[in-house]
Amino acid sequence: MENAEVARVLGEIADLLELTGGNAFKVRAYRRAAQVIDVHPGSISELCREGRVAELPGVGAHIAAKIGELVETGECREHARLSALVPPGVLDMLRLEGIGPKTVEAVWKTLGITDVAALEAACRSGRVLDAAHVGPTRARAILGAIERQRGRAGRMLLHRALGYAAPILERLRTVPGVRRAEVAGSLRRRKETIGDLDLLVASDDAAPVVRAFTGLSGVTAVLAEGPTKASVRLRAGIQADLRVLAPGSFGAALHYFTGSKSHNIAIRTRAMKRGLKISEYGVFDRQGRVIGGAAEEDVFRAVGLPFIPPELREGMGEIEAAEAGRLPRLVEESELLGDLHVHSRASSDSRSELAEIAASAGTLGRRYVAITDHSRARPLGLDAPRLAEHAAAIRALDARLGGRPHLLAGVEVDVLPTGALDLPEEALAGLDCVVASIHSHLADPAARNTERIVRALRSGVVHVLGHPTGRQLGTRDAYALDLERVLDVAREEDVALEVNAMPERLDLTDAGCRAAKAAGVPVVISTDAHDATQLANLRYGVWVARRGWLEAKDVLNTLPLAELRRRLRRRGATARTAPGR
Ligand code: DGT
Ligand code: CA
Ligand code: CA
Ligand code: ZN
Repeated sequence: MENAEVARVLGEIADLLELTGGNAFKVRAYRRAAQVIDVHPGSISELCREGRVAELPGVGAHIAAKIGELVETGECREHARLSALVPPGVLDMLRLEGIGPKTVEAVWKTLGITDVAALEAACRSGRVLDAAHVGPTRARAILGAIERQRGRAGRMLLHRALGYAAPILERLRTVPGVRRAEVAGSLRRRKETIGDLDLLVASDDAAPVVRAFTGLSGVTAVLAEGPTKASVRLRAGIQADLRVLAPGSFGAALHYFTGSKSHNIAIRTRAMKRGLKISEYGVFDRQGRVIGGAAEEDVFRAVGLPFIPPELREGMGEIEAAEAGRLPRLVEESELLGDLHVHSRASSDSRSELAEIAASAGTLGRRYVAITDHSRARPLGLDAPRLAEHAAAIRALDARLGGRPHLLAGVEVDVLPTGALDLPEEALAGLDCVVASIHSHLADPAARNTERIVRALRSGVVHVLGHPTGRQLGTRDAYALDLERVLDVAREEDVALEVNAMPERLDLTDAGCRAAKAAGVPVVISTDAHDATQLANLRYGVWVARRGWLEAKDVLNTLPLAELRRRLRRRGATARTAPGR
């Protein structure tokens, strides 16, 4: 069973418990376990089989047993029992942004509203005002949340889509006659959200491939089926499209079905101008003879262009850049030497020991890791004396590790609503890496948010602005912000912007990366790991940076440690020499 599936069931148990007046501690425990499992880089099913699932943070013996039951039987009795108590549409209401169980319970139990459509109608007619806790402001907020959810509906986060695609590809590769099986579409372009899965297989014998595909255990409905293609609906609610091609057409098909549509149109127009035709079956000359198609390079060669990486194929200037020989040499995961935003058990929401983080980072080949735990404004965050103690512990371990890997003493300091930092500047000035982030009052207007961040950047002690726009994919939009102004100040103050690699953040966005590069502001790609295993999530951030046209030279944590330190130290120097400090 896929991680996303396990996480979904645990998350629903939390929702159901909450709606049926279950113990708040239990609700939180299920929700936290769901979050941890959702972003866990390895297979939960496997961890379960090895009897190690309780090693995950937030997974105690009780929840571990539920996961075991799920993985073994595909079902969970506790989930079924609770589901019988609540109409399914009521859970959808609970998932609306900013609407809690109290409100949902009130509209459900006093007005008999059991789905989002009825809730919307009741908000429009004003009937919803008859429920407890609901006034006109709340009613307007509910309508806004329904609209935003509608805008996001039907798309799945990249990491989940990859989690569903991987076992399907693995299965298809075992079908006799199959030479290759790959993802195409937005999944191959590594877009942050995915509408449906597009899968391509190279084989001379399509029938058994189609049969294996429609017969997959996760398939709940076969939507279409032909001799060389099929579309199915998966248990996860997402659609998957399969095409089987002769090996001689595979490259052309891979190009065609990778898209994007606007990239394809531009390529085909270019081909037509050269008297060629490009389709999913191959490249054809004026006489209709095949002149290529086995390899994707054939397509680009036919139109006189170098290979364009899938992440750039959005019709956003990549063809012009290729033509001019100015395609970026996109940053690769192997070029990232370290991670500059990692939590240890000094943050209440992590329980990894420093030694564990170091070991895990070493295994992943990282040369340095900055430990950046939360400051006071976060639950149980560090105050100045505890931060100093923690930094000393980090440095002591660093000395023992002898560079395998190097540990940097840092902090993730909260930017308060006023723009002041949550710790005194003296407490921050000596640290190797200060990440400043906003975690509260996200609904403020743009001018206010912008000035709040600008003030933090002007402090002279910040190295990195953490998850700069605050969005959480699928649940929370970015806060209003004048990014251009933030970038201008970041350049003046020599502050880097973070691409947060947590799968539901991916913030900065791809477009933000391009804007940063244009403004001459460096980027760092960090995991924000809340558990040592999450250090492996760096790849998601790398994909965002690649979609944002970034090269190694645009990303600070591709620098060797000595050079990185020199870059970061400049910051501290400014702080010490700035007037009035
Ligand atoms: P998604 O699924 O919404 O995340 O986005 P895509 O890009 O995966 O779109 P999808 O699944 O509709 O189609 C996959 C690729 O197939 C798309 O990127 C380009 C190609 N394609 C599909 N339909 C058309 C079409 O009507 N014209 C052209 N030129 N290409 C198409
Ligand atoms: Ca697709
Ligand atoms: Ca599709
Ligand atoms: Zn963090």
